[in-house]
Amino acid sequence: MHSATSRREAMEFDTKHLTHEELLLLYKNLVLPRMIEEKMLVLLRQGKISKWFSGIGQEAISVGVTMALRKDEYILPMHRNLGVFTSRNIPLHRLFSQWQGKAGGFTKGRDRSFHFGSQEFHLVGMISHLGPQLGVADGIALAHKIRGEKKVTAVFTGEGGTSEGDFHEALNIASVWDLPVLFCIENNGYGLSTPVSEQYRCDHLSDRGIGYGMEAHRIDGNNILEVYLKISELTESMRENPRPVLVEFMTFRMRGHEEASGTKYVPEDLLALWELRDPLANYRDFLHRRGVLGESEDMTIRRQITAQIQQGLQTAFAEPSVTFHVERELADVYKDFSFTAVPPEEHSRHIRFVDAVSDGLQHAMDRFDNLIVMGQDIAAYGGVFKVTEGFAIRYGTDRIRNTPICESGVISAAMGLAINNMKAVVEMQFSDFISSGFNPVVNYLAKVHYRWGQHADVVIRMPCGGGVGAGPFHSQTNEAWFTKTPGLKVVYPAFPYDAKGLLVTAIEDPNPVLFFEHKGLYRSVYGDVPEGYYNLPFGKAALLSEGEDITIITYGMGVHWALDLLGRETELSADIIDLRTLQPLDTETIFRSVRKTGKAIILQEDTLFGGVASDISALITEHCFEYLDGPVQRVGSLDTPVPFAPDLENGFLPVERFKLAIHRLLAY
Ligand SMILES: Cc1ncc(C[n+]2csc(CCOP(=O)(O)OP(=O)(O)O)c2C)c(N)n1
Repeated sequence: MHSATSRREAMEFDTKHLTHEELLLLYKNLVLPRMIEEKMLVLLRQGKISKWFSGIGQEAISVGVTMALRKDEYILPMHRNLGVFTSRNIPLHRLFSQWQGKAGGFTKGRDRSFHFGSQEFHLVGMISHLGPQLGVADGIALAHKIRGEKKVTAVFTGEGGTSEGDFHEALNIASVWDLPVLFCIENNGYGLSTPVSEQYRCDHLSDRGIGYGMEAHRIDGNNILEVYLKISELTESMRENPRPVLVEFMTFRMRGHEEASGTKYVPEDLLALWELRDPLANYRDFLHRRGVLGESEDMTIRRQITAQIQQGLQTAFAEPSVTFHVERELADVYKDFSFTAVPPEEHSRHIRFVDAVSDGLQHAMDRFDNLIVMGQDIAAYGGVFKVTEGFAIRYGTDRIRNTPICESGVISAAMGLAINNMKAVVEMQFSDFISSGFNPVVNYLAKVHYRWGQHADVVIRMPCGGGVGAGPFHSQTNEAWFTKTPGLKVVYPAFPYDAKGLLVTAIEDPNPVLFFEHKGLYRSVYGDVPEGYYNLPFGKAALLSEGEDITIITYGMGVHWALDLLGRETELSADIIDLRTLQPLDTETIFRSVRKTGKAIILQEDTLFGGVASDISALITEHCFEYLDGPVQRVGSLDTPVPFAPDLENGFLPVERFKLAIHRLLAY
């Protein structure tokens, strides 16, 4: 134990205008997470909770920041921020149930530790990947800003997390858009076992503020008064003058990354030095010296907290463990959405596919005034395919928003918009570039409803497809990257009428939708498209032609290849099924047709292995085996990247192989 005197030398406190009561409240909020943690460490050793990420020694940051924010301002904490949750007064039994994977927690036992959010408490917990939190905070702040609400959003990261691209993207977006986000870096010396010297090379992480054109500060994260007063001052000013601010809090991680990993790699003298700077012990000594907190009052506070913890634990322990019910698990993957048909008007225009997409988007913009469209070059320039031409003038650049080149940050921001009651459409300039935003799509948007009941009302528009001589990075049709991931819906229209109606539905639907638009169809395919607002249901394939001998199942450009072949070879008698949506998939229409014809061929533009056709083939085999008169055929592009030169690309695409395969199957 170090003496009170050596602590006093280590830390100075300046109370400024704070009252007795305020000083005491800060103290109580600082003791609570410490005492919970001490109890949790015991329970961990007894095997009663799973992994534990200790925030001991860092509590002043969580508590000071949370107390500086208003209750209805969002905070996005990380794994060491217990003090954020406790300072928002979450009932302790709910936290304990959460850590034990019980239903009284926040995730119905589906996610662990601090991986949860709660709209009630305006908290948005992390995903394991750390970085996406930062972009989500941008989206939440953007929603406040667009609605003219004077609110700050605070988001946390460790210094290790600042090395992720997401950190850069989120700060850059916040800066360019003047978003009132408080970026809190907890610099605790180590990212797992990696010391700061191996994590970054600038003197201070706060120096990075200069690079983002952002106000930045570096403060003592172990001094609760410094944290609380500085953040109160900053947030007050950010509410009036919306802008991002970066704060680097200097602190130290006193225990292992998580309990099992220990601290062997941390020099002992460093730990001893920081032990002297313990935020709680120093503040308590200060309050004692000041006469704000007496021994007996301190004892009373601690006794009350002990009782509170005991009570919470009793409730949580008494709760039964969650049990598996297949229907319940499946039911929570998507937010309920009951499609209400809005029939099309009678009057139509003969327009191109691209115009239909644009028209659908425009009608959705008119109907939903909380809809924001984001993408590269989509405002004055109208997007590279001109889908949003004229939109910026009509709806303003708040709602038709050019973004920097940062897919991950923008998709995360779209998630944040959804959390804060908005709808978002994100245009990928080319669907290929979604790979730079893959993480938030498959890990955040797709999983968030199942995890803690938050929906992700986001549509990602995906101009895709080959046959346009654009080579490996502007030609892919990458729907199978997403049909594999539970929680996403995947739409792939082949005609202007469907493109408009399905895009409208995608925007109505509160779930994340990947909306594929084949570039080759944009200006080559025309159709009669009703004027006005109408929608079309997901999960309903279209039977485009009816025949007796074979079922052709396809979507997107494949539909046009199939129709071409049937147009040229009129003796072919086939059902052509245009799937229209891949998730949900209309298996009923597929099975009905295959049971009639006895032969099935699935045509996809995507490379063959691991594509949608493979699963449809398996489903047909499982459900229609007795009806089949031949092996189910899959036809797709060659399993290579998409080549550039015309002859190579023609050979890559499946058109010729489709013709051969269909005749082979008919002759079987
Ligand atoms: C994308 C990703 N890579 C690696 C990890 C594994 N991991 C989890 S936490 C962590 C260290 C984080 O360090 P820091 O951001 O400094 O936070 P601290 O744990 O020190 O509070 C690592 C490497 C991860 N969760 N996500």
